[in-house]
Amino acid sequence: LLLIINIIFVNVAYGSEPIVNLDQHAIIPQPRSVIGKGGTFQIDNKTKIVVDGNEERIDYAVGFFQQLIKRSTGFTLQRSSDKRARNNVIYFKIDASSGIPVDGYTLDIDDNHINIIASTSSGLFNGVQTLRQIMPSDIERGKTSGKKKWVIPTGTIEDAPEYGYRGAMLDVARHFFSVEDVKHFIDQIAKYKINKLHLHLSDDQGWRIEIKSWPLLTTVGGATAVGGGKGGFYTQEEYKDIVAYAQTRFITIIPEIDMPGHTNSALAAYGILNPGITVPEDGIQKVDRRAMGIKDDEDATHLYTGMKVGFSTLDTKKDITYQFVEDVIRELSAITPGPYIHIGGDESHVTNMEDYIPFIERAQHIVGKFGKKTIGWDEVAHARLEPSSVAQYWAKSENARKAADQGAQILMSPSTNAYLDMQYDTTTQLGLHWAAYIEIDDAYNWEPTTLVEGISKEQIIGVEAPLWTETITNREELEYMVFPRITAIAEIGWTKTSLRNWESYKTRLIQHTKRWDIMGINYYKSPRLQ
Ligand code: TNX
Repeated sequence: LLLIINIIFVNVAYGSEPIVNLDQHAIIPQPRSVIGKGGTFQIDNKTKIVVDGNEERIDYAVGFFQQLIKRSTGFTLQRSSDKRARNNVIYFKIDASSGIPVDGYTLDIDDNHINIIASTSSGLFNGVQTLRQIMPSDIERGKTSGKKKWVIPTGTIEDAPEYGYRGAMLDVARHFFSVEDVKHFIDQIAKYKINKLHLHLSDDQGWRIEIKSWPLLTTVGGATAVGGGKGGFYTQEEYKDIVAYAQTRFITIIPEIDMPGHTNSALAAYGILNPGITVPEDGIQKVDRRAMGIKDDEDATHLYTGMKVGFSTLDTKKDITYQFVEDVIRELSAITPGPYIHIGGDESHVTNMEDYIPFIERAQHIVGKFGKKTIGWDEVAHARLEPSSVAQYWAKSENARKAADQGAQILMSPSTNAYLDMQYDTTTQLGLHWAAYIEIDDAYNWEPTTLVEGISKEQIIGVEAPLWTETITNREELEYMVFPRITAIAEIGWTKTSLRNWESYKTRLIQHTKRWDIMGINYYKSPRLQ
């Protein structure tokens, strides 16, 4: 009787999930090949881990798995050094000669062992994310369920991504998000094999990264946000902490300082950078410099808390402006291990084209001087781009073509499909709709290689979904706009076009929403999810 009660309890409390054959499993992004074998492997507290390979970051992948298991099963899986052990073993192997592409993996599940093989640690990590998705959904409950065995279907998955750049962007300038929020976001996107996080660190309404040689950028420029909130900024130590955390999830941070437009927060801090612009009436917030114990600055602008774009510019004619750009990029490069610095370049509506072009070229040169490559929004194509530079397509096809014709690579972020701040439909409370309403099928049904005429696959570095935050103020709102659409961009970036299919994606997505319910993720319950 006790046994029966126990079974009922476990089933009611934790839901009894039927064991689904591997090839019927809801994996997002869809892998290249999935073959089910019809059996099961069971993880229990005697399951051993064997690690074969000594790449620097291998422990991030294996350790991540061990933590995940510990959290939800209570098992502390022991490591064994017996590389030939095959009984109740999960075997992680780095094999550079395996021919498995970067970020790809092979996941082979048998009745008595699991093999995860990759040529890099990032591939192992991606294999772990897939394994996680085919485990019972209780693995996402975040606390120990009491189950003694965790059943996994047997079979083989061979997988690799279509694009090396699979990104999301978070605008921390319009509203500030804490280090904890950013780490939480990193965890969420890593589940879907996204490997770049672009942080939009400055805009008219706020400057969010400490620059030691220009301290007022944050003390003055970081003091507010859209709607007049208290703003905030990351110290360099906090930024490094985010970068290091992202590394453990195999995510590269790409910092953006938006220039020469979208710079009011800098102009409010340092009048010397201001060519004479004033702030729109709708969002003036005066700075009491005396109360802050700093010198008056006649030329500085007021802070801005509205939502207008395109009214600001740095003074592109002054030498001090380039000293500023160099100081900022030098300090940022020193704390950014990733290869890219994003210089913005969008919507500089009050910068003359004859000033804009040399500014972008000088900024690009400065980025190169500190050993980094430049990314800019598609308008940067007006300037002469270096072949190592990337233009981020968001609005104008001709800009993307201009950039590609110069040999630059294109990052695809079409505002009509990939923008996470666009409303789902006319009833959505959060977000904007200047580019489009983007329902979950619109977010899924687009193809990078046919989007812009004249741009071929080889010219495309990847895809990125930006979340602008004029209307987004907290984690719950962020999740509502991000889920489910982030999984669409993840699949577009990872899965071969021939394997992408709305009906299949929709069916898998429905399964994932059940996991989000368990994880407590807030998501948009689209009418199309039926
Ligand atoms: C346009 S997209 C912008 C951003 C806004 C966004 C709102 C782009 C490069 N610039 O400054 O936040 O629209 O959707």
